[in-house]
Amino acid sequence: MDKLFIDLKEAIINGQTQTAMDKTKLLLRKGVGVHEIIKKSTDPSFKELGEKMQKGEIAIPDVLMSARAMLAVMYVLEPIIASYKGFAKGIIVIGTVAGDLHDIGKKLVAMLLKSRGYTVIDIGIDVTKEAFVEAVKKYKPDVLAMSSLLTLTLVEFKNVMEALKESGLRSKVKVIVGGAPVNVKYAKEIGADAFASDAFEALEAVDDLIYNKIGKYSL
Ligand code: B1M
Repeated sequence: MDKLFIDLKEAIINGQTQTAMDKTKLLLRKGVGVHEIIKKSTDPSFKELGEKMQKGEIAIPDVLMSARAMLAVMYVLEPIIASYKGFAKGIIVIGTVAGDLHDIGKKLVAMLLKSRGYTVIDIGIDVTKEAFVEAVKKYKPDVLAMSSLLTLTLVEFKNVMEALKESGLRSKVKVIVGGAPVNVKYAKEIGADAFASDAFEALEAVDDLIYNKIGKYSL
């Protein structure tokens, strides 16, 4: 049985979608529970991927393949997870700020969050402060996640934070920001709740925000 857990972990890391789905189905058929699969295979696979990514040992296309394999595993587990009470993870609205058309990093963050069981509403790129506020009103997310890759558009984070305050929504939603030019200092300055420098940190930070933990990414 232990080998099966390792096989599934490896299949996710190597981006082998079909193998990952087959191994997951096999584990379920053997009576293994979803939590055990997550604990012994999917979580360790992402932890390992994150370490490889940070050390520059893995390229972005490979990470996207792994994320796809993970999504496929979640697709197999989804109906079972849905029937669990207390397993609902939370709603995330994510978008790239106004003036910025970069979407690869944001998509990666969204994909990893989805693969971890979050409901992610991706409202796209070049999102105005008004559109962010509308999305918070409409979807009532637990977390609003904003990405900016351009130094020039960093100011948009601040604009959205102010718009949230003006519309009385700031206390109703946690905010996480990220993207290459963003840093902890700036995130603190604009009053965000968390900052993450990569997609894997974003996963941990969102977990912290949703479960009200003061994790290392909370500001
Ligand atoms: Co542009 N671009 N680009 N670009 N581009 C950068 C960002 C740049 C650093 C290149 C450079 O000059 N060295 C530079 C920005 C400089 C700056 O302001 N600091 C730049 C520029 C200047 C521009 C244009 C202005 C160029 C021009 O037209 N003269 C223009 C702007 C257009 C616009 O947005 N209005 C432009 C356009 C483009 C393309 C359209 C050609 C293309 C984007 C395609 C697309 O996204 N569909 C593009 C690309 C590809 C890049 C680079 C080369 C790669 C970005 C990328 O996708 N990285 C980039 C240089 C670079 O970063 N090496 C560059 C891979 C991705 C997985 O990483 O997006 O960083 P990243 O996301 C990471 C983290 O940042 C973090 O997690 C992700 C995964 O780990 N993260 C979050 C991101 N969002 C997060 C949110 C979180 C948490 C973490 O919580 C909410």
